[in-house]
Parts: sequence; structure tokens; C-alpha cells
Amino acid sequence: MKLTNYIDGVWQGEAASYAVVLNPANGEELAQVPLSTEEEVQQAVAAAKKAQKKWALVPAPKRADYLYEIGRMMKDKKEHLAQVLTKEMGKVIEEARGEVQEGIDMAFYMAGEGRRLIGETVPSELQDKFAMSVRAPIGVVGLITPWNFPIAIATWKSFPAIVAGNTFIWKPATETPLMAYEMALIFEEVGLPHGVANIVFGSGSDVGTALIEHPDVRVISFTGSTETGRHVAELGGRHLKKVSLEMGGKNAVIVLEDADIELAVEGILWSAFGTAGQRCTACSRVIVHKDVKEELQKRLLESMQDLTMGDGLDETVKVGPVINEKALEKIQSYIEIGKSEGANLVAGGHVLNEGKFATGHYFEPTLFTDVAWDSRLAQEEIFGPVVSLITVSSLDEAIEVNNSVAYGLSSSIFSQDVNKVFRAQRDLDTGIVYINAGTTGAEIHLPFGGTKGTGNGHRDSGVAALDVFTEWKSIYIDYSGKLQRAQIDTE
Ligand code: UN1
Repeated sequence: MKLTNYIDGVWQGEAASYAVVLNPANGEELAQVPLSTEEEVQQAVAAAKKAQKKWALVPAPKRADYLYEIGRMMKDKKEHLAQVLTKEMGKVIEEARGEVQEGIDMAFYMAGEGRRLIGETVPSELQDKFAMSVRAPIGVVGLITPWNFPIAIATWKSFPAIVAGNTFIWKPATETPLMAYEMALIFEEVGLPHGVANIVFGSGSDVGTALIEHPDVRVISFTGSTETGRHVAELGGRHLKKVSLEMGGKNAVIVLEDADIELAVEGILWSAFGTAGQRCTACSRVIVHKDVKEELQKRLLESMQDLTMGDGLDETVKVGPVINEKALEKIQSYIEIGKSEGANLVAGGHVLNEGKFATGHYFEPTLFTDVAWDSRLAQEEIFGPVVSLITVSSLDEAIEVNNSVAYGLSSSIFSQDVNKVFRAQRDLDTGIVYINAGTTGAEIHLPFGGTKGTGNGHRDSGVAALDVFTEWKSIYIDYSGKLQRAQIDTE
């Protein structure tokens, strides 16, 4: 199947060049994705700009009605969407269903915002004067989304954007365009007015750059690597764009001496090896108290034996492939780095490429122990199924090690001591903290994002997402019939 861009409600024609989309589980060709140029971006922005004027005049509860319809349709198509998602991204089907559910939840949640979009009324300093602030739409927004959550993250950005009265151009990751194609079909089926939702496929350096540089695109919301995010911020800064960034993580599970070890093992397995470790929230460090290190390590190793690998469409499979060859190479390079730094490789560490694994991109769930907290293995994002066990002697040390990385997305602590967990939630320097759960599984009605190298202060999801896609507008209405002067006519 040859995909086409979706601009102004029209599926466009042939492109000059295409990239091939492969199923990471078996190398099967799924589609060809157009590599668009600046010209297509110009067209899409023009369409979005034209549509936005009208869209902003549609009352917010009516804009929300489209989101209810989109949510219902996603619900009807949930299984189909999950199957396509597993094929193009590789995550196991159970997780793919979960990701689609995240998108459905976002549709209904943001549709509810259509009847709120709450502003503020405050008293004026002056008599017979009324003061209020409203959330105004910003205009045309650009959404750049990653391959690891090709549908959920797109909904985190596009749904608040449209309920608030903006129109958007979405550049999905080149590796996972099929979710965008499926969403465009849904936009079309629910009759979303043309030009409100536009999709332009292509590379970050062409389509992404053109979007960021276009004077009519007022917001860029980006999720992806810290390296690319930095570039987006620099370019966006030059063009005075509002740029919202969600980037990497080096998330840790802390296991204290009084933890429920079985529960901690379950949490670690799910967060470290789910999505083959390719979540920005994935657990890639376990910071364990020395008194329970041996027990935890033993139980982890035993449980890792049960992690069946294979094609994520097989319901019995727990760990699917990673996205592509480049990802395998990167993970492999960290195995070498870990070994050379003196960490102890106790499980996994290999690419699987024989038999049923021959045509896919599979990496064994991997555990290193005796990892130094300041080694590259423990500090850098790997984005694969690799966990580093770091031993500490106290809660204070655990928190310090947790906070030692350049990222600050998610953290978790397993302990039964209420005093310790309350202290930990205060002191862990991450945007998300879990108590007695792994580092993954954020819910869509809470702000999602992180501190330090993970972001630039903005949040996806929750009401906080509306801060990215609205501008505060303060309105003063003087009904005194005379010119009153603030700060001067104070009597
Ligand atoms: C991501 O990894 O980029 O909290 C998003 C979670 C999911 C979202 C992850 N709900 O793990």
C-alpha cells in the first residue's frame, strides 16, 4: 500500500519518493510512506490556517462532539487498530490494545473539556469594571510524534489542540505511519471539517524543519529523543515558537529493604521489558537496598525466564521486537559499554537472529548487576530491554542516585513504610512518581512529562495539555461610562 498525505480533507497524489515501512517482527513490507517536502508542508499549513478561522468559531462543546464521535469510532475499531499497531511498531498485542485505549480515553476526556475550558473571573481594581481571562486558541499547530506510541501520543496532542479551537499538521514518525493513516480515516468518517486535521508524512529534517520554520505555525509539540528535541528547541527558539518537548528518560525503580519483593519484581518486569524497553517511561535502573539485593536479583532472574519472545501478535508472547536494525546496534553497543565499565552481565545481552527470529529485530531481556551509578550504562538512555541493578545502603542514597541522571521523567519506589514513601515522593526529581508500582502506566487525565533533560516545562495530557494549545487572553470590561485609569484612579 502506498500512503498519501491527508491535506484539507483530501488524500493527495503520488510523491517523488517513498520509504518502506517494515514489520519489525518479521521484516514483512507493510506500506510505503511518502517523503514529503517543504511544498506539502506549505499546502497543509495554508489549509489549516484557512480552516482555523471557522473552527475557532464553532462553540467548544460542538467541537467536542467530534471528539466523542472519534472516541466512539476508535472504540469500535479498537481490535483492528491494535493489530495494525502491533504490526508496524512491534509491541505485544495486549500492550497495543492498551495504547489504543489510552487514545480512546483521551478522546472522551478532552471532549469533556469542550464543556469546561475554564477561565477565570477576578475582581477589578476599579468600580464598575469587570475582569476575566479566557483560554483562546492559538491557531495552527505542528505535532511531531514518535514511533514508540504512534497513536496514544498523537491523541495527547491533537485532541486538546482541536477542542481548544486550533487546527493541526501532524508529522508522524516515518517508521509508524499506519496509525496516522487509520486516524485520518476516522477523522474523515466522523466528518471533521476539512483542514482541521492534516497529516504530512516524511523526515524530520524536511517536514519537521519546514513546520518549525513556517511563520503560520505557532506551536510545535514534539515527543522524541533528547537529541532531536534540542534541535527542535533551538530552531523553534530562533523563530520564537512556543515549543513543547517530551523527551528521554532513565527511569528507576527503588526497592527498599522493607519492600514486597514479589510485587517489586512484577513491577520491574512490566516496566523494563514491556514494549521491549522502548518507552520513555521504561525502567532501566533498579536501585536496590543491599539487604534485599540478593533476593531481588534471584527472583528477577527466575522471572525473566518466563519472558517469551516473538511476534507480538502471538498472545503468549511477552516481549516483542525492537523497532529496527539501528535500535539493535545501539542496544548492543551499550552491552559492550557496560562490560567495559565492569558491570556484571547476568542475563541476556544478545541479539536473537536464528529460526523464527531471523527476519525480525529481537534483543534478549538483559540484566546487569553491580553497576556503578555514574557509569554510562547507568546514566544514558538505551531504549531497549536492558536493566542495570545498582546497590545502595539507604533511602537517602537511593534518592541521590535516582536524581543523578540528566533526565527526570518517571520514578518508582517499593516500600511498606509510609514515612519513607512520602519523603521519596517529595524528593524524587521526576515529573511522575509511583509508589508500589513500576515506572510505566501513566493515566491520560494527569499531566505527563518530566524535569531536566526530559522536557522544557510543558506537559502533555491532563488539563495541563491545554496550556500548550491555548493562549491566555485577559479581558477588561468597563461599564462605568467614563474613562477609568488603573493604578491611577485608585480612590
Ligand atoms: C512514552 O513512553 O513515550 O506511562 C509514553 C506510560 C504510557 C505512555 C508512555 N502510558 O508508560
